Amino acid sequence: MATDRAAAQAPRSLDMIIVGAGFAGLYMLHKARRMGLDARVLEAGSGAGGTWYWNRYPGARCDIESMQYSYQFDEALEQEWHWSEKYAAQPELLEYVEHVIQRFGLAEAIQYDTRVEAAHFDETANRWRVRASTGEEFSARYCVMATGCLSSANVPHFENKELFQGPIYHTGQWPHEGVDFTGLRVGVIGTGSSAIQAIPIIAEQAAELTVFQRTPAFTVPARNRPLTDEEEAAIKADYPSLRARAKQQILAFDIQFNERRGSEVGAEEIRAECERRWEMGALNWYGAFADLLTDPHTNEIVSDWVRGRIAEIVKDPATAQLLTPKTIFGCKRICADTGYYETFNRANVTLVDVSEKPIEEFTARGLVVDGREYAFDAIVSATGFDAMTGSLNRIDIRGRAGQPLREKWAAGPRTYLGLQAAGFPNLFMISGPGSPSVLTCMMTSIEQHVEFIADVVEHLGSNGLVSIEPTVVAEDQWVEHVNEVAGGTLLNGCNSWYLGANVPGKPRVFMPYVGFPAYAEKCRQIVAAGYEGFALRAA
Ligand code: NA7
Repeated sequence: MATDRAAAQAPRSLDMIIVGAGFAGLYMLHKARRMGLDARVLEAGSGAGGTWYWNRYPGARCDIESMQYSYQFDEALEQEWHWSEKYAAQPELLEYVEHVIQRFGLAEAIQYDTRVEAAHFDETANRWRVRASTGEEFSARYCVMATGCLSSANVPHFENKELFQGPIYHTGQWPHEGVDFTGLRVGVIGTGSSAIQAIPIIAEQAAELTVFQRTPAFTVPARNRPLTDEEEAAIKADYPSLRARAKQQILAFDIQFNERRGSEVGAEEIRAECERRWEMGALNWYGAFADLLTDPHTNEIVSDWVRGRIAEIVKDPATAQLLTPKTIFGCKRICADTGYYETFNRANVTLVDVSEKPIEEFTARGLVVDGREYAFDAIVSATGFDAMTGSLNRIDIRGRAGQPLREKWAAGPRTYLGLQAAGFPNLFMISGPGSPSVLTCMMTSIEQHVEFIADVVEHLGSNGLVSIEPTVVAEDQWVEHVNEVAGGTLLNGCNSWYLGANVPGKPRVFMPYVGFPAYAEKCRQIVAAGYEGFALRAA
């Protein structure tokens, strides 16, 4: 198949190339085709679903309610789809992806097993020339990077990794056939969201589970359960209201947001609210107080309350102490779990601190920490992602005068609205750095970006224009603004992947934009002002 494709010499000419068949790429494809564009999705995987295609580790599940973590662009789709649980598990999310592809007849325009390796702007032709791993070449007026924010695995360097005789699995590149850990000695590296979801399930299967923790994360009960028919019917009876409420929230999903500030109420009342949030579960915690992520005092009381729950649940005081985060609650994304802390009460589970004495090396039998060898049959690397920029930087993207995007972003990503970069005309990013993306319900942010891009294309077409790109001034101001907004919060106060701090050598820059409503309003104003900050060119 690949050879046949490669045999075709001339680049295939399209109106729009979309890179990635996750939720962003699929909606972009649907929208482009509705507009009559000849569009094609190029996808590295052998199937669609992006994040949900790759992250198949045990327990992989969305941390935003399914009824909200779903497309809203088509009312019939919204009404006909049935989510079985409050928080959808990975297999159900993939079923939804397949349903969407079928329903909107997208399959014929998606090309799998096709990794985009390079995208170069041809200034003379005003077109993007794209080269894929299959050897094929494509050319298109528009190139849309729907490459995902968490799709480039962070694989840390460990000495002698190749010596280990057993398998090493990364949570973000999980084998499709699944892994049975029954009776095995398993090591898990990392204690972020992915590990926190996987550990309770692996612990039930494995003979012994050893968890290597560098930094403890704050995690709260997810309180997942089946959705009742009544709940589903109530939402579906008035879906637009839920969607509208969600868009008014900073995180673009509807939670019970407490308008009160912790600084206005006493410590006792803060703790009482914590009790309520603990029962509500999951990311409802972000709504606990209006100043949770801006006032250190409020945050400290909340953090302490959650620390107290860890001490209550985990029986061994030394393990409880190790599992207790010293950082700001919510500075890293809050994790949602099912029985995570309880898992450390099991006799077959051990926690090893690698914060001060990191993993020294791998051996044929396992790995070494503090001079001691731990032997395993399998190792799970739950070490996260080169977030937001990783999936873009691994493609050789070159704009005007052959400027590489990687070079432009050497000191951190620079975009206007997280949608475009100066010097890269007609190249769009969906949920790029500088947009709310990972700080929101991704589905809502994706739809807002796809619709923005579709409007741009429409605008160019109906005004005899051929290209759009931000001005350097607008881009500079936007980068500054993104930092300013983040600077007004506590989000800069820890080594999170929002800052790129999880990847050695990555520039420390706060990447997402804080606040969906303000962002969406800014986009509306920019369009109303005739695409202010963008340079639009006629033929
Ligand atoms: P995360 O949240 O980035 O977690 C990765 C974990 O791996 C985290 O505990 C890291 O410790 C740890 N890590 C990374 N490198 C090492 C090395 N070299 N040694 C030991 N431990 C290491 O990724 P996830 O996949 O769990 O979650 C990503 C997002 O997906 C999540 O926020 C949700 O939005 C969904 P660290 O904290 O850096 O010290």
